[in-house]
Amino acid sequence: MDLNRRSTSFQTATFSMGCFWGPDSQFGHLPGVIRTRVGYAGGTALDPTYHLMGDHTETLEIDFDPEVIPYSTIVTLFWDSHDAAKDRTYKGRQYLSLLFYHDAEQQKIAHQVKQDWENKHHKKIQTEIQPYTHFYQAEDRHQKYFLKRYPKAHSSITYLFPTYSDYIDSTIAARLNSFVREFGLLADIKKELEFWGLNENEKYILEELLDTIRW
Ligand code: MHO
Repeated sequence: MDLNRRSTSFQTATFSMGCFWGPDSQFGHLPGVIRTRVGYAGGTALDPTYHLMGDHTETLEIDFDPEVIPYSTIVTLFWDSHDAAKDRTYKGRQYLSLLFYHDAEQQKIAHQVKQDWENKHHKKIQTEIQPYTHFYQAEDRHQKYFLKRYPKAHSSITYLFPTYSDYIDSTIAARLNSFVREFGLLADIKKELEFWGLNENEKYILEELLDTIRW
């Protein structure tokens, strides 16, 4: 069973826009987003943790299929979803607006979208756009944080996966972590269930769960 839809042709987008719980659920439901993870990036401190973040910033990383969702759409949503024009240094670097490009193409797109966004909104974006160097995955308790607030859902999904990290890395966990925050449609998740190689019993468990998780 391939609940993760391990696709060979995916790209990675890495960006910071405040407390990482929020963006995890804002981006996790988007068609073409394959997996999400939260962590720390942008600083020089080695092996940061939530309580010893050093000069790092809370960051979201997503793997996406560029044929379904282009990088330009992700970057536009990034700037639409937080205030990148204001000063965000009230907690040092923890909640900065950062965008890490993974290659020259992403770099070009990021600068182009930034320009367009500034022209459209008549605001100056403060986001630091920089090359990706390293992403440190955050502690388990921060992964799929909002979904974990629903212990019943959380436990019935973990049970479908061989390991905890398979679960955290799965598309279904990303979708449900959004769904509990009212991002994404029930109908869309149900449609996707057909493509995840689930057996009838697993599909039934998930469908039952979806009907009870949000009302
Ligand atoms: N003010 C939030 C921040 C958490 S986020 C992972 C809280 O402590 O509830 O930075």
